[in-house]
Amino acid sequence: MPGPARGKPTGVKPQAAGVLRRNDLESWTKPGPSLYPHQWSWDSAFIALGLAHLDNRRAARELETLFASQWATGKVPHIVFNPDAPPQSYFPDEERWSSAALSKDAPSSPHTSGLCQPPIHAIAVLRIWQTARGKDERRIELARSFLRDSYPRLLAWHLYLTTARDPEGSGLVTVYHPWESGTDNSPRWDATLEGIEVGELPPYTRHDLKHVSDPSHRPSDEEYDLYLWLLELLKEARYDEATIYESHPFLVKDVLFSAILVAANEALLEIAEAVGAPDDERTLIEGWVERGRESLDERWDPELRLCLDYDLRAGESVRVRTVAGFAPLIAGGLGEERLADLLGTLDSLSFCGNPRLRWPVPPSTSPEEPGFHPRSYWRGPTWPVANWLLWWALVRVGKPERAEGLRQASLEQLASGGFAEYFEPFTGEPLGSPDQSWTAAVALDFLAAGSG
Ligand code: 9WN
Repeated sequence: MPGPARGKPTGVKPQAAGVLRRNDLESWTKPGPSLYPHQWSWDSAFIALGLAHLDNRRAARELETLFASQWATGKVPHIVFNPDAPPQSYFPDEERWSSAALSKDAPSSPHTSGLCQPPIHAIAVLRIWQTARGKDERRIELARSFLRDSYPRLLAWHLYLTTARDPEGSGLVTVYHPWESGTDNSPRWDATLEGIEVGELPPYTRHDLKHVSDPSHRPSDEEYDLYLWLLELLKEARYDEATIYESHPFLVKDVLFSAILVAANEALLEIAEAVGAPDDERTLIEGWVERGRESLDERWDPELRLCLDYDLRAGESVRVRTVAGFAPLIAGGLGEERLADLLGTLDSLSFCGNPRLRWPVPPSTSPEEPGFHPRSYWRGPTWPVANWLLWWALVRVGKPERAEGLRQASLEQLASGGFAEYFEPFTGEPLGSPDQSWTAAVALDFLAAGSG
């Protein structure tokens, strides 16, 4: 294990608050200053979680803005386009998605993408409620009213995920595109993408490479062609779930997404309790939690001691060691043996115990994997949001000491490297977008946990 980092987490709070302030567009927050000029779904949920410690009302507003663009199906789109973004700043843009023109379920103003991202939202709503309690009556009342407004939207969102995205009733969510997983170019998707042939693709220009110092930080052009091709296929299906299910070549049961849904359903149950939701709705949500945990258990690989995604088209598990494999930790409700196995894997040479790591935080892909790359996005770099997810999971499963180790290591990384989008795992070099909002947001939540 590397020695402790020199940097002390002093000054992290004002710096993190500064990042969120600079990326703030009043009712929502840009994920990054220039690379990401629109509102992203799970970024906003993490941002709200951090903002809850600074300004409860503003945190609530972040999610209200996002949910104002919820589709009629209940889907929360992965991008809500900013009509004031500089031209040619991000691709694919709203025109390429054409969501409102193709689907009657999509809102037309502002425009949105046609995909979704992991459902952190209920967890963030609950955090806003938790941080408001103990404050003055007016703030508590505002937070209560936010909770009441949020509950039906969250319920519709989770209902969408448990039905349209799981027509088999398997308990696991199907993703249609690597962008939905939030871990875009992870080797989790390599085998599925390898089997897909890119057809006639309308021409396009990438804008993302203008915003990073080195193109190796971002997905390759070949990967972009595949992403854009999948997008064309979704458009051909007019974003209709049943048609997609019939014809789409990328249908994968994503264990990380599914585990986050289980945890979000637990948060939703607490919200249901607080707003006095009807019993049948609470029973429904309890059923989702139970089914989700059972199905994650079925995806367990005893040899790798990790949970694996399942490619529906190929009919096989995706045997790659990435942070997604810790999904059962996030879903919780584990027996002693499974928990011990997961902790063993976390601290093994494959992840946090790797002696080359600059900080003992999990690389997005195990350095022992052939698809590992230390600088390329989700192929190896460490991501502070992934650290947060595992830290939060460890607290929830009753491992406060292990959680504290991860929290400290993550804060040391941020104190030394700033609020980068991701970090080279061996050198600690900050990569991707600087001043990334969700990195600052999780820092604030880490710090709040430290101050009790
Ligand atoms: C595509 C905004 C988003 C995150 C994702 C991350 C990255 C977009 C991209 O940035 O994805 O959605 O252009 O690479 O992978 O998790 O939500 O920060």
